[in-house]
Amino acid sequence: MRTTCPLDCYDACSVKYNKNKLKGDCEHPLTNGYLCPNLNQYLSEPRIQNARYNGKNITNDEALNILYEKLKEYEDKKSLYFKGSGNFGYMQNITKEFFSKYGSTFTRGNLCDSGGEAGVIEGRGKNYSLTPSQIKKSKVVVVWGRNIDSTNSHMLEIIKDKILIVIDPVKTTLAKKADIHLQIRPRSDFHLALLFCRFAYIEQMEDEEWIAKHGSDFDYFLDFFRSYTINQLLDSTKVIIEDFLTALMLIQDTPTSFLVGNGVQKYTNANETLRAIDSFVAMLGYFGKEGCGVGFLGNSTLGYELPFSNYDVKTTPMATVDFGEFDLVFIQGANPANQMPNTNKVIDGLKKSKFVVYYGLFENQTSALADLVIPAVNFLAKQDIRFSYSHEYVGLMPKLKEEEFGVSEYNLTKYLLARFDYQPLEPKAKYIEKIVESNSNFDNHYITSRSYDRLPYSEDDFHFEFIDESEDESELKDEEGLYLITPKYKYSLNSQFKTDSFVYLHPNLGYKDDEEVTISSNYGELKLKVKNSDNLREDCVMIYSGVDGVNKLTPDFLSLEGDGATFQEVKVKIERA
Ligand SMILES: Nc1nc2c(c(=O)[nH]1)N[C@H]1C(S)=C(S)[C@@H](COP(=O)(O)OP(=O)(O)OC[C@H]3O[C@@H](n4cnc5c(=O)[nH]c(N)nc54)[C@H](O)[C@@H]3O)O[C@H]1N2
Ligand SMILES: Nc1nc2c(c(=O)[nH]1)N[C@H]1C(S)=C(S)[C@@H](COP(=O)(O)OP(=O)(O)OC[C@H]3O[C@@H](n4cnc5c(=O)[nH]c(N)nc54)[C@H](O)[C@@H]3O)O[C@H]1N2
Ligand code: SF4
Ligand SMILES: [Mo]
Repeated sequence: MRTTCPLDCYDACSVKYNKNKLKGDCEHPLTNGYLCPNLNQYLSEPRIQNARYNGKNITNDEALNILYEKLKEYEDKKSLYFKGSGNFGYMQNITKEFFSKYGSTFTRGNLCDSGGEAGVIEGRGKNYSLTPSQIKKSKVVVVWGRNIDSTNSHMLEIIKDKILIVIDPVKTTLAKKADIHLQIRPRSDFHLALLFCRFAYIEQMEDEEWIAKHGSDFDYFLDFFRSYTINQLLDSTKVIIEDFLTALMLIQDTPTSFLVGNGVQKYTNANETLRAIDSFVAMLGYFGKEGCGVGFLGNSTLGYELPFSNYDVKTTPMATVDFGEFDLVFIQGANPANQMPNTNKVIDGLKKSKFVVYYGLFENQTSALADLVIPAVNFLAKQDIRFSYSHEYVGLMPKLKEEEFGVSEYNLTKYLLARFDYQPLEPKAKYIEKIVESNSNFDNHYITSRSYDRLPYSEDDFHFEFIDESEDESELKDEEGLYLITPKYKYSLNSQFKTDSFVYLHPNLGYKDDEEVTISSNYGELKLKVKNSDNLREDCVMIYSGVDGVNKLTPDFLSLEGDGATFQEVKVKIERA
């Protein structure tokens, strides 16, 4: 029986389920027959089996009734609906049908890519994925702030014969295999993009015909990037000029895919960085051409008619939400007490709020603080559909087994709508049918989005707006301390499954392996054991996402545009504990 991995991940693998085992689908062009460590450990991860109220086990029916009573007791305006991406299935959004009618505040932006995506929209208008079929046609692949070995592992097969350029402050496994690795200073990708523009212009690499047809504000863009001196940009990025120039020459007149990841945009200037990278690529005329383009996460829901969207509700930015301002907080599929920035503030807020509901599969730092815990059912026991943020395949997720325990999102919503006498839901299958019908191609067992039938950005009237100013006023570069790099861990999916527990430091900093140190920032501190790694730069500290307490160190302010989180807009200090 075929289904799709529910985890928040680029690959959206097609999965075969049989006799309580999950296996990779051999026929799927991307999944290629194997799954990653995360889905492989999914079924053995201990689940929340009982609902809980004030620490005592109760039945699911009692839990739903308590939720109803509390929603009645507190003011609708003082309630918050907070949904994470623990299950990427689209039908997870169905709970919005109730909470929008009830009058809760929703969140906007996200903890993930909304800062960077704002920059893509400013330049290109829409953020299409760069699909594997296009990447296959390129000769050179530039992996820019994306850790493909851990986070997007099915891409490895697709890029294996390509000339590979990696831009990452960390010497990742992929960087070690690359033809060129630019071990950039963190937070200098904006300047690196401008440095590329500077030299591309000197080498007359710009595609005048493409720019005349599709570009606007190119002259302002020219003035803008030439207002930075080459020395200034080299000094900021710390790249080795010979390697940089070789990278540029490899890209010249050659179909090139830029796979940009989350690493470049965990800063306040997230949108400007993405727009500057896009502007460089647009200058070369590499949009709308076979084997070319920029993939920054991306959106394969484009063109689909989606329910559970466009509600007229009050919103607050997700990354800075103050839980303490709400009487009732409903948290679904998320672990804000570990994954949101500024954990100390988050925990204070959750403690201050009068009633916190955690609705999820696994125990975590948030369930430990909740007044009411409602167990969810896993993806095998409910019907859903999911999209990917790196390819055009749409994954069906049929219901393959009965619920052992827990409540599905559909049933929870149905219950609350009925108790409040609101309009009932349509049958679940009907929503999914309508979504699928609105924009799909059907090929054998698989569904793809029709929006990718023609090459994205190849339409005659495609219009690109070059960047011509910067509002970035960050002084992080001049602050004392070490940059904090906090990427994804191979064996956890954000805070789900086996999280890591080390701080990684360059050996020249003089700490011993397994020695305990205190890492501190303006927001808080934590103690961790050291692992030395010469894959890091000496000015960096690395702690993986998901590590208990990592976000005690991270700031809760927003990107300039897009209401994005800025986990790495911070420097930290290390002391012997
Ligand atoms: N195994 C696993 N897979 C996952 C996830 C997971 O938790 N575990 N999470 C999923 C989710 S939610 C997402 S959003 C994606 C994200 O996946 P990716 O896009 O790969 O993002 P990250 O792992 O956060 O960071 C990627 C790389 O950016 C580098 N980096 C850090 N700072 C900078 C910088 O200033 N400049 C540059 N150029 N690079 C920098 C890091 O060293 C790292 O190698 O992965 C998804 N897949
Ligand atoms: N320091 C640092 N912090 C980060 C990041 C980083 O790179 N560094 N990355 C950020 C990014 S990109 C993201 S996307 C966020 C992710 O942050 P979150 O969205 O909070 O992700 P998880 O930690 O995976 O928590 C998801 C929870 O969803 C629940 N869940 C799983 N399946 C279901 C289901 O079917 N139904 C329900 N109701 N619940 C379910 C599980 O119990 C799990 O605990 O973290 C952000 N935080
Ligand atoms: S690679 Fe991603 S989509 Fe594939 S099984 Fe692992 S978590 Fe799921
Ligand atoms: Mo994410």
